[in-house]
Amino acid sequence: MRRRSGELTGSGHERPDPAPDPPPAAGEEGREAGTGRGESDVEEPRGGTMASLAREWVGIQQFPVATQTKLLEILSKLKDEKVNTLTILVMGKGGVGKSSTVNSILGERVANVSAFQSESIRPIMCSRTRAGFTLNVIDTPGIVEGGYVNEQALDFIKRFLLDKTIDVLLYVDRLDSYRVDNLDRQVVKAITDFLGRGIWERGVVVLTHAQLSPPDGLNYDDYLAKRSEALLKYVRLGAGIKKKEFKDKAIPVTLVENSGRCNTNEEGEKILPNGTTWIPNLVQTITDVTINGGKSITVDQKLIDGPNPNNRGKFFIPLILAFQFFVIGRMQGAIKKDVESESKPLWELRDLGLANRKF
Ligand SMILES: Nc1nc2c(ncn2[C@@H]2O[C@H](COP(=O)(O)OP(=O)(O)OP(=O)(O)O)[C@@H](O)[C@H]2O)c(=O)[nH]1
Ligand SMILES: [Mg+2]
Repeated sequence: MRRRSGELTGSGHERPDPAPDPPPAAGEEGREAGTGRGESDVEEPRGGTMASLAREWVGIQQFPVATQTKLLEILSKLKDEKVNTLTILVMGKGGVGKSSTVNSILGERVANVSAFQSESIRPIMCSRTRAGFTLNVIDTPGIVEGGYVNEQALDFIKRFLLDKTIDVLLYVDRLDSYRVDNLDRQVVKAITDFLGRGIWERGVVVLTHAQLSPPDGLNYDDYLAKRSEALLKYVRLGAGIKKKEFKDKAIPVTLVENSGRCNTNEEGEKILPNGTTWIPNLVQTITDVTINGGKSITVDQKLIDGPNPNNRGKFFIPLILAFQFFVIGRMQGAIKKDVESESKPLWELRDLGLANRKF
């Protein structure tokens, strides 16, 4: 196993102790010892359909009553909007806390969490139902390792998503990473090249490791604002969205603390240093994006194949033909006329057979 590279170096932080995950859901113990992940109800690549694998969302009972009440309220609002199924795609760089976030949302250990670089590059989907509502969460492998976008991982993800409809994209990164660089841009570009710019109208930026003390005496909200601004700039650049358009359709940023050591309030709900109860807050943001965002994205073969290089520029062909016909045709006509009206020396007319025996 390789320890993840490039994390928190220079940030002044140590990688935290592996965060304890939520307890296993009923009936999941004993499967895949050591990984803490149930098998039978998790869709692996190209297996089964969403509906056939969905089972009762018992993990919700792991949350404190106050959180459960809020979550059920949010779900009923979705049902009022005639949304009965929600499919959430979780993507981002390696080791940022994607799988931990999936587990936190579901209140069950369904996805492998590892302090080390994952060996698996397979996405998984977990489906849960509650009061007629189906929640599908798709966990994907990190698409950046060792400084590059991992095309193979991306390929696995694409094939896994065939025929699935993505309602919300959670783009995960860490709150405690101070720097953004070209790699962030590349990851966003890779996602955009695949799913199209529209996916960002259904996007939420999720920042994990949110229980932190900001450096340099910054207060929490100022630090959060700075980190969000820096990351969102790279999201905009990577997605190729214009500044104004990006401002008008702001991508929400939400916070997550997956550690079992996350502080709690009097009601036992997990809270962040700024007082946010982050689980209901995340689910509320996901709901807002679902209701107010653009269209969901259905992944078909065309999206997977990407833009065909042979088709590139096809759009210009009629324009080029029209240009040839009108502009070049006219120019040729004018030149011909010019040539004809030009007074020519007799010897040239003789050569053209036009001299009428004048010599
Ligand atoms: N303290 C703290 N640790 C976290 C948090 N989220 C994840 N971790 C830890 O970070 C490490 C990586 O977490 P994962 O959930 O496996 O990250 P991932 O993005 O799924 O990783 P890959 O699938 O390999 O790309 C594990 O040791 C987690 O326990 C968090 O919010 N706070
Ligand atoms: Mg993972």
